Amino acid sequence: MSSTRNKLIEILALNNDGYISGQAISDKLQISRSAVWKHMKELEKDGYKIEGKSNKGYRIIGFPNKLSENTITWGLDSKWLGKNIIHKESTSSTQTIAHEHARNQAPNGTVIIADEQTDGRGRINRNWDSTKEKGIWMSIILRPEIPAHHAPQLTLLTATVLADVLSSYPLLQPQIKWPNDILLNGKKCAGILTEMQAEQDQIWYVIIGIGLNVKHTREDLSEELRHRATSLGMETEKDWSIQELIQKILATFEKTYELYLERGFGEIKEKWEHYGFKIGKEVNIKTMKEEWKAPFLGIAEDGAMLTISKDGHNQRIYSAEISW
Ligand code: BT5
Repeated sequence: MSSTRNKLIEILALNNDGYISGQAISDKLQISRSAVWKHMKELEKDGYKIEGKSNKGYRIIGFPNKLSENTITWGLDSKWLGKNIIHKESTSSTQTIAHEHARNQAPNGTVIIADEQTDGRGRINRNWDSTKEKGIWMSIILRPEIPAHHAPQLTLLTATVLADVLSSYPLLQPQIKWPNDILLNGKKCAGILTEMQAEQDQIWYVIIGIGLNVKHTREDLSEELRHRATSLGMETEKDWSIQELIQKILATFEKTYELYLERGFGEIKEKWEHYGFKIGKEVNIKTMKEEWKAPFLGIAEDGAMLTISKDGHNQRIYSAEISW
């Protein structure tokens, strides 16, 4: 898309609660009034809905359904998160792109979003299935001034943000499975991957990767995932707007993250335990060394899972697979 058109969308989007005159636009873009009109017609062909009123000017009243930097920014209720958005139709992994941008000084709050990932990844290099235009595949670059050993708290924070956003829809009752899965009716609909660059307990940057299945039907999920994964669409039979969900996630993330920086982890921990799956119940714990059944007692300030060891003592677990 030509940069004049991008600038035009930006001008219209920034004025989204009022009209802007053709003259003001032509002054800003330094093009003639008839050129402005031609660009408007082109935007309409792309699915933008623009209202033109004599004496008042133009205003944008609808964006195309396709994701783009503009459609995500338009109506986004945040101060700094997502003000810098990079959108790709297809990419290997938004995490990889985010690392490149973070190394090149991308500002705090930069967000990378893709319609499709060809090499999406989970923890320990597991695969993350990221079908085109079916879900939210995004990475957030943060530069928090917190000790590096607190970084796992950001995964738990992100899980509470996703759970808060999903539970704001009456049909959904999300639960969080330690440490990073969001479940609907016991099936995984979202995962979080936190990666960081740090030195001597000082963080350079953190990248929070969020994968959320939105529009998948059963057939869109691989055979392997069908019995343990789900999507918002499959749970509700509703047609979800990916753009609206992204905006809700970013706005809620910003508020929650600011409160966390100001007041610490206490409230996040409480909220996490409110959504926590199988808290107080017996689960199967499998670590690198052993496997046993024990009650899931809650989480610690550092994100560890609290439980009872095989020989009956209080134990903190940092890495394990939980099943039931
Ligand atoms: C996660 O890992 O759950 C973290 C997923 C993070 C994905 C985001 S998308 C944007 C950003 N860019 C990336 O490349 N990644 C991040 P983990 O807990 O290791 O879970 C991985 C396991 O979940 C896989 O081994 C599968 O069993 C399952 N899985 C894979 N794709 C899935 C999907 N779309 N929905 C539900 N489960 C899935």
